[in-house]
Amino acid sequence: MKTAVIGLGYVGLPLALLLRKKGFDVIGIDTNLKKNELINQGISPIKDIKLTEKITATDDFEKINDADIIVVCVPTPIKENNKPDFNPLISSIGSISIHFRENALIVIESTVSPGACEEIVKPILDKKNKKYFLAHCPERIDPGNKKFNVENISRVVGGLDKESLEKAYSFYSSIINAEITKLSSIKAAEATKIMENTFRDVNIAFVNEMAKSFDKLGIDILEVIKGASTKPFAFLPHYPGCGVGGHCIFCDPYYLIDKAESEGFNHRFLKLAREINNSMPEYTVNKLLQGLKEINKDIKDVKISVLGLAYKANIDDIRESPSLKIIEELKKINANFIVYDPYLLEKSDVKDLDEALKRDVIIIATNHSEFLNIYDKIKNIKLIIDGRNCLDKEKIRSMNINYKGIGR
Ligand code: SAJ
Repeated sequence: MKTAVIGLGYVGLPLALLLRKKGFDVIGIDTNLKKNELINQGISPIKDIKLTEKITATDDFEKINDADIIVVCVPTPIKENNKPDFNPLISSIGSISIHFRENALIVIESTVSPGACEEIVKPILDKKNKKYFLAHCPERIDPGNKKFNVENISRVVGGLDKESLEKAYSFYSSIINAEITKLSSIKAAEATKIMENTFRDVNIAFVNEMAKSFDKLGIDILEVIKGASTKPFAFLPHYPGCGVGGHCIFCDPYYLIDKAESEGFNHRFLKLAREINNSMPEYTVNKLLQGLKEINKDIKDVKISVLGLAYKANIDDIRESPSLKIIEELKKINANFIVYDPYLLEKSDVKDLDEALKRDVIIIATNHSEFLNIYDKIKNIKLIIDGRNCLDKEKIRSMNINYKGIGR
């Protein structure tokens, strides 16, 4: 079978590699020429994805004209006003519609709002009066996850019609060693992914609000989450922090909020959860100001180091990272700070952790493994703001360093 993967990022590149590994003929399509050049040279454009197979990457959509299966893995971000940005999807479907082969199966993996495949994708494809099959199989990649990868993560699939569903089901069953669940409609598949990620966003917002409350009550939220986790059922731990970044959890809820609004329903709870999570970077900087007051220092008296730019541990992805919002807040109060991230040295002000720790105050914004054992390098530090609650509070306090976590 000949396949084409549209969009060679965190989702599309692992899928293209898997298809090659399974013996499919694969053409990778991406509009980013630099990325294509790297891939064609056998160099991975994404640090935590190894190029295990030879992939051909091009920006020429004509190359999909003999593909039996076309999988769309383009970004579905949000705009400044938190509205869905369907442009990458619309432009890729527009190009596909010109070149796709009669009877091709087109699968959308990008996260979209319920109804988008029928209301946005289908009309574009219909314009060309060529027969096609359309399905939605939402991606479930967890960047940086060493245990779960594209080959072993179970999936759901929905089809525009029975035949589309069956074709997509047998395709994914042939490449993935995990359960593939057929849903009754393409809309159910779209809604499944949105529910998964919205579930995560509201649960993170829940613990973030609890952290703010426990800060007032003098309770260590990590200990309480650990305590609650001893309940063998009906509790699923999430962890407070300096914010929610990334290209999934941060924006997927807005796709549902927007769609529901257009149908007359107001998602008050989902909006509140987004508000709470979006408030955490500022909350973290407020903890800094509280900590400075406790050590009788003013913001202008101290040199600060922000450790971590990536939106989550041990990857180099900076999209919607809370670190960026912390940096904005620090600029607003004219703080004297530098940033350091071992996965993003090109965006760092210093080249290694030792340099980054020659400061008075550190703010942990990302819990990269490299930051977890800094105890023998912090004796001159006066204040630590642990935005990911990843350090040993008691150990730091025993070194006469003021420690403030999020909810501890
Ligand atoms: N975060 C918290 N507290 C938590 C968990 C995460 O503050 O308890 C923050 C992280 O620091 C990060 C953001 O939320 O800034 C998102 O973290 P994430 O672990 O959800 O990572 P993502 O955005 O890469 O989410 C992906 C998603 N995968 C897909 O959308 C296919 C998500 O569905 C997964 O649940 C998630 O990975 C995962 O479980 O790691």
